[in-house]
Amino acid sequence: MTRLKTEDICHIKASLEKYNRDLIAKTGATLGQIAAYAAETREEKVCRNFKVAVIPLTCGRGIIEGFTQTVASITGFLGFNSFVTKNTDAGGVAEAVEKGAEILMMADDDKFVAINRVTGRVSDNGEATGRGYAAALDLMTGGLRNRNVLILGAGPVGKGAALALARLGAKISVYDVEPGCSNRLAEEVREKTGITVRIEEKLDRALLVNKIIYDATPTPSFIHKKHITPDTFIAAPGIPLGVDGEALPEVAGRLLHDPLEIGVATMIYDVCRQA
Ligand code: 2YG
Repeated sequence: MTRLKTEDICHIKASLEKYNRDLIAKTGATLGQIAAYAAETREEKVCRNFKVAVIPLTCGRGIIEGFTQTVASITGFLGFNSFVTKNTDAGGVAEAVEKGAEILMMADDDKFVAINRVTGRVSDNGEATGRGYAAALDLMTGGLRNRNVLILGAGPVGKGAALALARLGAKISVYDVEPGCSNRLAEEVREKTGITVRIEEKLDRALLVNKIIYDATPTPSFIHKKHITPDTFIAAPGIPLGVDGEALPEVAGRLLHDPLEIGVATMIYDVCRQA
C-alpha cells in the first residue's frame, strides 16, 4: 500500500462538500450512503453517538502532517463527534479513552485501523477500501451482477475488492505483475465464495477487452486513451492514479478516485453500524 504524502490529502477537508456532490453525480449516492452500502447497513442504522478519537502514531516513518486531522474531518463530515488526540502513541490511546472515545482510529506504516472499544468491532483500511470502492462501482454502473470486472493489483485492496465484487455477482478477472499474487487471490476468493476468478496474463489485452476496471495498483499512468471507450468505468482507490493525463478527460465522469474518503467512511460505518 502506498504511503500517503501531505500534498495528497491537504485539500480534502475543504473540499468534502464538493467531493460529496461529485459522488452523487457519478453514483447517485452520497459518501455516507456508499459507506452504508459497503458496510451492509443503512444510514439510519449507524450509531452516531459514538465519539471518534484519531491518534497520531510516531513509529516507523512517523507522522504524516495532516493525516490524522484529515481522517477526523471525514468522520466529522459524516456526523461523528471526532477529535485528534493531543498526545501521540500510547499517550494518545490513554487520552482517547479518558475523553470517552468509543472509536479509536490510528495508522502505522503497515496498518490503518478503526476499533470500536465497546463492541470489539475492528475495520482494516485496505479491506474496507476494497469493499467501499466495489460498492461505489456497483452503484455507478447500475449493478455489477453478471458484468465482467477486471481487477488490477492482487494486494490487500484488490483482495478486498474481489471478495466484495464476488458477493455482488460480478464476473471477475484479475491481473497482477506477479502471477503468483493473482493465483493466491483467485484461490482465496474460491475458498470464501465459491466464485472462480479468471487470471489475466496480458495487461494490454485485458485493458482493451474490459470496460469495467478496478485499479488497485500503486502504479501511475499505465491506463491510456486507447484503453478508454464511452462504456469504460474505472474505480481507482490506489495512489497515484493509474489513468494517465491524456486518458483522464475521456473517463473523468465515470472514474472514482480519492486518497482516503471512501476507505475511511467505510471503516467508520463498519465499526459503528448496529448489529
Ligand atoms: O499517524 C500518522 O500520521 C502516521 N503514522 C500515518 C501513517 C499512514 C501510513 N499509511 C498510508 O499512508 C496509507 N496506507 C493510508 C491509507 C491509504 C488509503 N488508501
